[in-house]
Amino acid sequence: MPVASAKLRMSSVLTVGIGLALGLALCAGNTRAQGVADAPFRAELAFRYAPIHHQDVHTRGEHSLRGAADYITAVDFDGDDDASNNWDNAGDPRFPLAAHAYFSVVESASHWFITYLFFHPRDWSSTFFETEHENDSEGVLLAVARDGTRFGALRAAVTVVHSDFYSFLPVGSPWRTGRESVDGKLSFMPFAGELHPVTAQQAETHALKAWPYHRIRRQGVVYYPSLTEAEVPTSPDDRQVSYRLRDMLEPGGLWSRRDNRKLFARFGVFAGNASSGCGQSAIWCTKNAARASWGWNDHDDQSPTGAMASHPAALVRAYFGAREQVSQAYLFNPFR
Ligand SMILES: [Ca+2]
Ligand SMILES: [Ca+2]
Ligand SMILES: [Ca+2]
Ligand SMILES: [Ca+2]
Repeated sequence: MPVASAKLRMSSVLTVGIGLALGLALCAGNTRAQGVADAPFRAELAFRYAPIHHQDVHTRGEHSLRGAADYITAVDFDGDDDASNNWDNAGDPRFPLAAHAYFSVVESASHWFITYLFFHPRDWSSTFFETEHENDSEGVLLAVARDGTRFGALRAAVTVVHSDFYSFLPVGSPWRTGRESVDGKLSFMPFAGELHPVTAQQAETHALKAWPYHRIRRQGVVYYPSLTEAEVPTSPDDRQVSYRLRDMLEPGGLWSRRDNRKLFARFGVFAGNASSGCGQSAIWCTKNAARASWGWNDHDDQSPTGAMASHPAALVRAYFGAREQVSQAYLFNPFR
């Protein structure tokens, strides 16, 4: 009996030991489950850092749609995947411009790279000496250090101003100027219990920078993130509008439609033409001019087209001097 009881005790110790090991393994499993291959966590992370977004609005000009041409919306706001009727349909009261933004999250061993894409059906001009084009897509890349907390720590932002990128740092970031000079400070505002970065787009051509490097001058819309609500501004001066975050990488999402030639004339380039007067009150209308995030490019940096999506770790390593390791080993990156 004593032998048996000793065996029993032994097996209890073993059971506890195996239990502990299993528990640790499960904990490790949980840590992995919080990687961004997990779509619900991707959405949570994107919401956590989603910008409070200021959109300057111009109401004058033949192509302004009395301000609505500066509203952010979905790529398929008109209910189809044809991007070459978006200029035309933007003025159609059947298709209200409900606020959307697209996001993607890429994960390396050390960082998350979150991209937000803001889409407008028109890049337009109120003056003659400019070009116009159908569809417009500008955005921002955020680099977040995976520091062991649930949502990590935001280190830097790179924004898209047509074919130039601008870089911004939050106060206190251990990152510094690298090969590219830092263009300013990233500001934050409280929303939904957290501090969110604040970004801003110009009217008409929709260049995007950290606020207040662009800002609302007279009339404008202030957009706040939501995972469910896509509101239409009640006026060109509506300062409280919810935009709905859409995951580019979800099944049926924007990335999965990258080879749809109605939507994209070629890889990363939205299809657009000169129908319905695009360019008529300006110098001309540029065809196939807007790019999705996997087609964004700074024309005179040393990073290739699409690096924000396919190789964001390399892009931020080139742009910034980071006083921490920025791993280029991707654990989740469907753009590669
Ligand atoms: Ca369309
Ligand atoms: Ca068109
Ligand atoms: Ca633009
Ligand atoms: Ca480049």
